[in-house]
Amino acid sequence: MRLAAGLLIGCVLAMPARAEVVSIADAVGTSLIVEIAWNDPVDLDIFLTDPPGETVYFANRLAKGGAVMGRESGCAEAAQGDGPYSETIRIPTALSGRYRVSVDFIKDCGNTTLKADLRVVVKSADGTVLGRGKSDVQYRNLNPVAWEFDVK
Ligand SMILES: [Ca+2]
Repeated sequence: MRLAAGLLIGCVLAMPARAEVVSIADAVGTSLIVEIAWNDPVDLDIFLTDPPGETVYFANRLAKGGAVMGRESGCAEAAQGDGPYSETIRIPTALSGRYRVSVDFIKDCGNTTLKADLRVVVKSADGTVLGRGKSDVQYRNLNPVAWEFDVK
């Protein structure tokens, strides 16, 4: 029993943090920017799945729904100096429904970091913060549901 309980607790602790879904009201049809930011000098990659289910990321840079890759940061940026580092995806005309942010910790860039904490922010075109949250991702893992928000 003790072993089973220990394993259960270990599994729970190892799971990525998962926040509640954030609602962003009166945003359908508006322009949004989704940003992840982190302080560790490592390479994280942002993924954004739109309400129809298409995922925008470095290898699919423009969704039929309009979302498009923005800024990217990798080991070159990590080597240039202190963070925070960030990646963005722009949504020129937000669709109604749920957007899911996934984050991949693809390269440690020569560092020993095994878990990277990150912040997620959704902003309007004028920079107003409409929603924010935080998550984390383990080295060489994809956190498939780092953060979600509903555009209404
Ligand atoms: Ca990256």
